[in-house]
Amino acid sequence: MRVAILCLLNLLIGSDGWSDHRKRKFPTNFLFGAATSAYQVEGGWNADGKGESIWDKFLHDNPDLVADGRNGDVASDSYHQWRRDVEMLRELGVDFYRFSISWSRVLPTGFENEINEAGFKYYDNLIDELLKHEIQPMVTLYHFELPQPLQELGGWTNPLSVTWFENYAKLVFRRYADKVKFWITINQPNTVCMEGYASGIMAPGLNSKDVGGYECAKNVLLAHAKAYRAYQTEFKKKYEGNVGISIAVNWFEALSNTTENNEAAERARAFEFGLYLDPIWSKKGDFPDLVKKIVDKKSTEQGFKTSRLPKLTAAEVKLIKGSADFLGMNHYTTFQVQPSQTQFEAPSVEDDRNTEYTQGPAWRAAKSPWLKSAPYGLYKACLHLNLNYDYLPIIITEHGWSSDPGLEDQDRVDNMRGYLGALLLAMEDGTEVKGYTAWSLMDNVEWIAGTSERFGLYEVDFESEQKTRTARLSALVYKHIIESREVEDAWRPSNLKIAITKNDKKNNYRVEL
Ligand code: GBH
Repeated sequence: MRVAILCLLNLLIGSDGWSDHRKRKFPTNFLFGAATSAYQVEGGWNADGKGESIWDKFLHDNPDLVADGRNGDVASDSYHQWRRDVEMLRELGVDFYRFSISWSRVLPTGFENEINEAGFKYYDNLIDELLKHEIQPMVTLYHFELPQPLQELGGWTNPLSVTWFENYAKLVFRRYADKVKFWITINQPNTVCMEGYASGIMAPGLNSKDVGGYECAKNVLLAHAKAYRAYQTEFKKKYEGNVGISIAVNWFEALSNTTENNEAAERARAFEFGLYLDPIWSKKGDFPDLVKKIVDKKSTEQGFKTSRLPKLTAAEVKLIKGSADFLGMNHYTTFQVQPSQTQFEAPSVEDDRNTEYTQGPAWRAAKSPWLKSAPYGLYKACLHLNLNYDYLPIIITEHGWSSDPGLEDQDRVDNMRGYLGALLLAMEDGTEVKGYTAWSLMDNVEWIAGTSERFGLYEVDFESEQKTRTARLSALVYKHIIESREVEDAWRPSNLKIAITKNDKKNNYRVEL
């Protein structure tokens, strides 16, 4: 009730209709970080015994897919430039660095019978360098890169993938449990499955719009849950780390207040993120009833003997339910939803979901075609999570903005300020948000967009030998926000020089989730 009244107040007050522009501060134990992922920054795609991943194969086989031709073979060369990466994190003054481990770098075949020590050495060095400077490693075990040999066995549509991932996760836990306190099992199962196995715009580029995406969703969730349980059993007591999962939770709302549009928005939320959130955080577990109802019914009509949405057994529901210490929320933008205006091919996920997305014509546009700035969407998404799920501690594990190259990135600054302001309101209104992660620490390979969309707080000169990194305006602004713990719209540094400043307010990182 108290929450509801506060929400109403926040929505009513203020000249722009939703914010009152009062000064709010991030609490002292709120964590700030920056993120990257292995394929996008490391390079060294076949260095020192690394195996081939689905992204290596996807972009080697389809060079024309990459907007500017720059794939992840060299990327930002973090495989060699990691000392500079840590230096940048120190310049920013962040509490943690979210990066991912490339499965193929440490287990070239995907299986644990062959361990690539040289690959592990890279992560040893990076983690030790971070800890030396009191920056917590937040490790993602899977950020879109399955070892190619496992793909040849069906990848995430093979139920054995659950065990493959569990074994890999245990191996990495064992190696780093004493040093890493924040773990993310899987980055964005929604993207992994719906863009990798259904729409096929991401690796492995399958086009299984009817069945593959859903089978993948089930296996990825089970894999996540098995890894979580393994950590609970073998490591939690001794090392007290936290294990979560990152899910893309953009905001989806009705284009206008009609029954059709409201129902379409509900379908969008259920298919886009409910499918992955509900099994872990809803009261009864399992996939959302709405998705089950739609896909089961259509499957029958389409002549399938069993639903295209796989069933979870009672034991599987129990395994997945509650299998996370926190939600890693990746939030970028908002979509306005109406029922689809055209007929999709069927059977397909799109036809099941039956939605069409647009974005506000007045919203500022980033370089990526799907990305527009609508800070209130983060506020609404947070409130939605808060009202619809039981206690759900959140860490924003990605939020960012794409632009052209250039150091004066006022758009990125405005976008970050807008969203951090919205986040402060959501927290005031009862959402448990423990941290925020800027995507990305530096420019990198934006999957099939190559380096044509720049997400970095630091610009990377991809033409230079060292992949020289230079702080953008947004890096200085972020540093100032971390120091002051508030969002000041008018603040501007006198120049674009950034340096490491001694920091005496260091968190002790024992965040209670
Ligand atoms: C995140 O995905 C990823 O985790 C990260 O690796 C990535 O660099 C970052 O976002 C920025 O994109 O071309 O219109 O069909 C966010 C989800 C999935 C959104 C791919 C854009 C392509 C949409 N993204 N999707 S479109």
